[in-house]
Amino acid sequence: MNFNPRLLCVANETAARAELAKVGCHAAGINIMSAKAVFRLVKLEGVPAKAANLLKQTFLAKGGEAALARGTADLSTATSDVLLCGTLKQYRLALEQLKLQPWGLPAVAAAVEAALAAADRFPERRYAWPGRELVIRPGHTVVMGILNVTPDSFSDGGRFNGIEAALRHAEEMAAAGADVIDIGAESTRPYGATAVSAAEELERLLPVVEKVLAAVPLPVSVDTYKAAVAEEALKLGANLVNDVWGLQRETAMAAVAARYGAPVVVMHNQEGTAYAGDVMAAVAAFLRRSVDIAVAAGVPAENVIVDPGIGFGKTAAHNLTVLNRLDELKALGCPILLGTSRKRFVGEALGGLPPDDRVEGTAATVACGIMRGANIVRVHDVKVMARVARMTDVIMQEAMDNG
Ligand code: HH2
Repeated sequence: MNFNPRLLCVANETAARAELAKVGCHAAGINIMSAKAVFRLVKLEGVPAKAANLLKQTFLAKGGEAALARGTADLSTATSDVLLCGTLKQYRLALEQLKLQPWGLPAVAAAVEAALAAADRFPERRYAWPGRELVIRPGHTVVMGILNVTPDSFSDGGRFNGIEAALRHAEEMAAAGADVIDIGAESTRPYGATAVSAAEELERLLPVVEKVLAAVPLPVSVDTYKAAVAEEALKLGANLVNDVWGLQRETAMAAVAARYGAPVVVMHNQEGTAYAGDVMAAVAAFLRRSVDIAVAAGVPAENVIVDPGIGFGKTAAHNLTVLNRLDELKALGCPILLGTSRKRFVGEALGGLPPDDRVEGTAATVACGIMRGANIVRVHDVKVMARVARMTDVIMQEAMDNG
């Protein structure tokens, strides 16, 4: 008899309950044990040393752990990053106690509690407009079809330049399974794109937005970081804003989204690819700032969708890290959009393939991205990627149904 040992991965307490039930535990036992069967690591940054020390004491007392920087115990460092380690049960006990402690610990406890809850909750959303809706729900990853009306777009090279051709392409994407059409009139690619004025962008964008809205019953998002462009497009009936500078390039953008009640995609971006520390820490901090900017301007937090900005201010290695660690962004509590389609890092990973030859590589990133928490995938090849998304959704649904 070898006892057939296996290491189980339980994503959350629901999955843990299912495994406990399979062992034959009593219902009361399942209630007691489920929170002990799920382990979480929470990373905090810049916690004042005194608070960090109390955090460690409290977690140790509950059987968990809090790793601190050297020099925190003797207060020779002012702040420390903290790695909290524990089961959900240990978190609950420790957080309850931390809420009664001094030195800002109740705020730390609230932040940890919010992050844990957000990471476990599916960000369900229903955005509705007359005749159109965008629903983010478990079991159906949203497919955003890309419609570039730029002469210099890297991947479709201006092929859909003409208004009629753009409309046809939008209709094809709708028929192929797109849930939303993202229309962009300025190439935002980091290498060699030419910036255009708001007037020029509007001249290209508005006729296409108008035609697509009239002919395709899907929501339309506009890919622009210019507030004036977003405003004109929303006035014309566009439904969402997709800002590749996360509301941090033009300060008027958040107010425009608020005024039109438009959901907004906030994407991480930066000039250059240098990061002082961890790329995911920078991405998450930037996106938190974007959410705060949105909310301060009157955009409800439920109307914000976050995007790590694959290929923007990132090396190929950064893109792979972001893809692998996408689920860290769940702690922000917003739906996650992922845009990997035909991007350079895909071509590089496959030995230097050109954009048109990156479909299979993109498919791998879409499947991995969905497994790691992407709720929306922004893609060029809608027919293929909608199938990849549906298949991945079915796999994930099985896990949800059967624990
Ligand atoms: N990527 C591109 C453009 N817009 N928006 C979001 N939210 N996320 C992305 O990853 C993203 C984006 C770049 O890709 P593409 O539209 O194909 O190229 P171009 O900017 O050259 O038109």
